[in-house]
Amino acid sequence: MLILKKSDIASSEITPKETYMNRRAFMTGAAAAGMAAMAGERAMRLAEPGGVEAAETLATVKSPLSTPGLTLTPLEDITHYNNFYEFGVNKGDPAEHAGTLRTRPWTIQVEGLVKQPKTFDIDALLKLRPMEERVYRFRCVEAWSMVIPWAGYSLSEFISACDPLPSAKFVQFDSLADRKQELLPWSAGISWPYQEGLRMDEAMHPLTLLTFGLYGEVLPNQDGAPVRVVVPWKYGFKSAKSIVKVKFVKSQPSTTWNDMAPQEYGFYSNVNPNVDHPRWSQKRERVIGAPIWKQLQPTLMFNGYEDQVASLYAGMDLKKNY
Ligand SMILES: Nc1nc2c(c(=O)[nH]1)N[C@H]1C(S)=C(S)[C@@H](COP(=O)(O)O)O[C@H]1N2
Ligand SMILES: [Mo]
Repeated sequence: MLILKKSDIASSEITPKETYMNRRAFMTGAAAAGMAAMAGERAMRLAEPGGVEAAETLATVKSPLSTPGLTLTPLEDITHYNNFYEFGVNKGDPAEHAGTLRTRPWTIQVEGLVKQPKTFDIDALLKLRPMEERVYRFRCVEAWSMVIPWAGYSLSEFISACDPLPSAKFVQFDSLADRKQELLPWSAGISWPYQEGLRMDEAMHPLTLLTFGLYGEVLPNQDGAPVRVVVPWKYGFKSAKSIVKVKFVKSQPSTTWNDMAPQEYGFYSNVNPNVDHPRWSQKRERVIGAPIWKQLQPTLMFNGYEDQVASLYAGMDLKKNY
């Protein structure tokens, strides 16, 4: 997150549309040709070092909360241009190293201000609500962006199943912290476990997605398998990966980047082109995987979700609460 190198810029030979059409055809079982194409592609992906492992189809329904009219980022870029410091600090590291992450058995432990502490098994969570496909813009604080077809359901559905008490005002997420599966935290320079948090109304907003997959398959390890959060109007670091604990609390919880450099990474971290990062501008973003002449785009207020979420911050000074 702190460094951005030229060599990190990924390129792709697969167009997202071709890939996606093949996947769709496979899912509906409509086209044998599509199926063969996809099987071939899968084999290639498994064969390459750091390739996506154990891809498993997720049946989804299209969501009305999808952002229309966007060009999807190629799968290759989504899976090879990552931030997941537990697997290294360079953009290609998670694809190379996250193969050691074991996603079964997996549980999310729920604690804090709830009627009763609970543990949810990942396979039960996968079935808790119908899986939706949501295409969202995704904007990293480092001034690059992607468009990703996520699969999941609103985090609010999960939160309801947690039975939080009215005294719960914030929710905190812990990522897995296991030195047998991940690099040691000091090698990435972050605290351990990776923690993030949201105010309760942000967590309950229908756009906030509990995410299990992308491009119609379960999440690749490097993208936060088996379950992560996606908050499309906030900088990407608010979206904790590989979550093992959810805690409901009374006051603003500590979060990894805010703890490390509070003057650079605010708790709210809403995408805002009018508030520069102390070391770079947030006015524009580089669209990963786009043709070179379309790569530099203006950044949108709340990452384009202003109409849906601005009311959450009515009366707040967005320059102070960056
Ligand atoms: N556990 C954990 N979650 C994390 C991170 C991380 O390093 N560890 N990086 C964050 C950042 S900075 C971004 S931009 C997104 C990247 O998600 P992606 O690699 O799937 O695009 O994950 C976020 N969630
Ligand atoms: Mo990020």
